[in-house]
Amino acid sequence: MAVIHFNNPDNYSEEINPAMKHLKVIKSPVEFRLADYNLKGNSIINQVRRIKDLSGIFLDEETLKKMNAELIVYTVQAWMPVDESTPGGLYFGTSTIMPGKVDNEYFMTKGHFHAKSDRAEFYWGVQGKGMLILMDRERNTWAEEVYPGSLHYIGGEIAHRLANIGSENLIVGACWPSDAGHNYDEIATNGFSARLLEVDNIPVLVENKN
Ligand code: M6P
Ligand code: ZN
Repeated sequence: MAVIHFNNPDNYSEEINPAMKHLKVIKSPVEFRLADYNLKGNSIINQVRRIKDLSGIFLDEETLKKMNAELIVYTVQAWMPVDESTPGGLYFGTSTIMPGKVDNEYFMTKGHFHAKSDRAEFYWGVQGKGMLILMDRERNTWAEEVYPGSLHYIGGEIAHRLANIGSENLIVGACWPSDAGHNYDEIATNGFSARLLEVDNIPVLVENKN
């Protein structure tokens, strides 16, 4: 019989035979702490994206090269309770995008289609002010306003990227299928068809001529 690995948010860990859980009341191994919006638990994956990791993403490469290469642009936390490519499983994550700009382009995530391209995803705003930039396969690009409580259904075949348009950290929750995967190549090669730029102090989607 399979043995599951059980870790609670206080780093307590033990192995429980599923049959032994009968009538037990236990803690989930992971907690989304509302005090600081941190994912706490043994199996959390932490990712950091710095200026040096984001070449080719922003319009103004020259300005990017002059910036502090170590500066953090965004971080991702994820709970992936099943192996990648498991059909029917779900992943939970948060993205935290710092306030800032490269010239007049807001700090943003790399953005991606899903590798299994028909897989959908939910995003929801937790803290701060942002934009969810979306692009379909015909390269139509639009954006949804992100704010605490905003809810975003990202259908399959839609590329998605988050930009922080405010002055505090933008925190966004995400839930996606475990077999979705990430396809970054298409965005790395062709980008989105529009960029979110600050024009006269407001965020505007501007056709991407590159
Ligand atoms: C969300 C989810 C993750 C994604 C992350 C950062 O948390 O969509 O799957 O990895 O945002 O976005 P990106 O991978 O485009 O940098
Ligand atoms: Zn996704």
